[in-house]
Amino acid sequence: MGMYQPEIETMDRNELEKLQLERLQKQVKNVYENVPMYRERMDKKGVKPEDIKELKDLAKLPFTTKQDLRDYYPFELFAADKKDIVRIHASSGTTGRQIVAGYTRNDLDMWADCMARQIAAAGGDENSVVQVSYGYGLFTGGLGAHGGSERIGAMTIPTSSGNTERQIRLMIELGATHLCCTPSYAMYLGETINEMGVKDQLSLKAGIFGAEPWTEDMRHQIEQSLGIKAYDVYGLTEITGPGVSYECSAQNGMHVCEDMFIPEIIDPDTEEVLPPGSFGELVFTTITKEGMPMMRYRTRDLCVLDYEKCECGRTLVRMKKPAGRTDDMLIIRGVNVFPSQIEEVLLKIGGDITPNYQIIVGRENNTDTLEVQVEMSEGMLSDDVKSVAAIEKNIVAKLRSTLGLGAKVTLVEPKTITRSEGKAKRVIDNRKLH
Ligand code: ADP
Ligand code: K
Ligand code: ZN
Repeated sequence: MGMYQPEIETMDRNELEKLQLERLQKQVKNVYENVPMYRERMDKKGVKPEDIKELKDLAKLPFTTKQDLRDYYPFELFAADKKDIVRIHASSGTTGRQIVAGYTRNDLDMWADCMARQIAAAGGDENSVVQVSYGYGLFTGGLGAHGGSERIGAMTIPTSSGNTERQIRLMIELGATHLCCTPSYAMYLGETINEMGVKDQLSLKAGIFGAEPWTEDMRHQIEQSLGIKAYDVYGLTEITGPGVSYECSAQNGMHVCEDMFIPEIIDPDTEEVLPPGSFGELVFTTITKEGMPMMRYRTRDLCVLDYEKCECGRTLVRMKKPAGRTDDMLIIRGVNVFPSQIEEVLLKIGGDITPNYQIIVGRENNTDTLEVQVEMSEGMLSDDVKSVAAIEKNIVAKLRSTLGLGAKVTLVEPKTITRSEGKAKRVIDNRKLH
């Protein structure tokens, strides 16, 4: 598959590290001079910009957390002059109060390169028709994918999310070859397309899906229902937006745009840097960003970095699909549960049930309760009490063996769980109300 910037994407590792160090040194000097929070923290640690002599000196620098972005909201972490900021985005606020990020023109350019790399890796070029069904607005998804698509010269259709039937008509009439949206919206689109019976009228070849966790099983379902190859894309507002890392045709981890972002894996408790191949919290340092550079930003995403050579020829390190976020994790009766584990169980069962589900956590008599509501498939008859009970029992057993926890499972009628046009909201935690 095509590469948008092969000179960078296949750069020799030594050369890449030289480039990273140069950019890092420049960036550290920049934040030391222009962002009071970083200057204070570096002074406190007794680190001067000149102390960054090699890449591993990165570990001497202070961390940044989401809380810092809240505390210094809105502009105090910006390193550039306000007159040079040309765009603002805000995080969708999956967890807690919203934060903002500011971009200079150069930042937007670099970001477009990131997404252009992704679209090229998914076979896109100037002949492609790219439908962007991520939400446009403060959320980085829509405008992020849009920038990359225009950068590569594709015919870009900014449908944004929602209005699903019109979305599908446009997809057919304009001959969209590539679809960009959240994986949960891709599932919904696939479901609707098959209901409308128009799958054979699609020109879609590939989809680029991200902004939320999704499983391998979900990938297979999307690939089947839309008849495409599905690529995973990762990013976050604090670092830039979608395209921080991107998947190639090997579909085996996402290549980090290391010429712009240096990744590290740390132990989230001790904050120590872990050796290559370790599982831990992903941390990014931006080395080209001007608007809001981030030193060692703690993503709270848990994953592994893979430095093995990729079959696609790219030399950029790959991050494995995040296994969850430290702050996504539910603790139920003392057991750590990630919603993705429950999703995986449901997808594996398939058949009479759909992957549309909701997790409801509560507390009764000082004990946590876990209920999973799962939608039945269209063909499944809800008055067939015997089989409903048998399916519920099967799910309970599989959840118990995966999570080590008892759960109440309720099958609900088709189409009763609200579909998501953006990021899916899977968890209702009623314990927080008490
Ligand atoms: P918020 O934290 O408010 O949702 P963002 O919209 O910037 O902020 O979302 C960034 C987060 O979304 C990442 O830190 C990660 O947890 C999640 N995410 C983004 N892309 C992916 C992906 N491809 N796979 C799994 N998680 C992802
Ligand atoms: K999120
Ligand atoms: Zn690759």
